[in-house]
Amino acid sequence: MKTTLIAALGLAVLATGAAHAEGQMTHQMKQGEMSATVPAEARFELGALVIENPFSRASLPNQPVGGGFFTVTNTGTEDDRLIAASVAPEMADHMEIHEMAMDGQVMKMRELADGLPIAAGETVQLKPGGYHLMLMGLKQPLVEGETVAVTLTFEKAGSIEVPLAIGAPNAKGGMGHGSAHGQGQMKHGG
Ligand SMILES: [Cu+2]
Repeated sequence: MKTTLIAALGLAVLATGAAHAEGQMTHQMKQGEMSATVPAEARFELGALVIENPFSRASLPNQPVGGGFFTVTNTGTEDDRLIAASVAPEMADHMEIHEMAMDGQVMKMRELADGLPIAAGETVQLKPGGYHLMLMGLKQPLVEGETVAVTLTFEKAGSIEVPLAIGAPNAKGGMGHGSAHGQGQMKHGG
């Protein structure tokens, strides 16, 4: 299985505002808005699949599990399925593929025993509050600014190792785009 790895580092061209260099600059830097440790956009191709922006969240002390999130698009004509994820044994016991579902009034997660279908032509998002990977039995903390390599295995496309960029404990993804107010809590569904 041939794996093409494209790390689109999204090198933002810094447009230097020379035109208004005379004016007094008012810097309104919001603390924590732009973290130099947040990795830029990442894109990986595996057969017909395009995997974008894999990320995780820094773990809190004694947190037993960690999340894994990414966007995957099936550009092919054949349905595929995420069937497994794995991580180095020194990082966690094992990984599972989870979904979130309402159980009465309570949002609960459960393992997708048959994996996560990635239908032809579809984009599936693994994100906080939705489908996600879960590192079970964390053996060391997930540290913001670092990455953790996970191997994703798809039924048809095969396997690929991608680095999960570890963001803040409340990271929502889409990091590196400077979205200012991405701190909203999960909305409570009806
Ligand atoms: Cu979970």
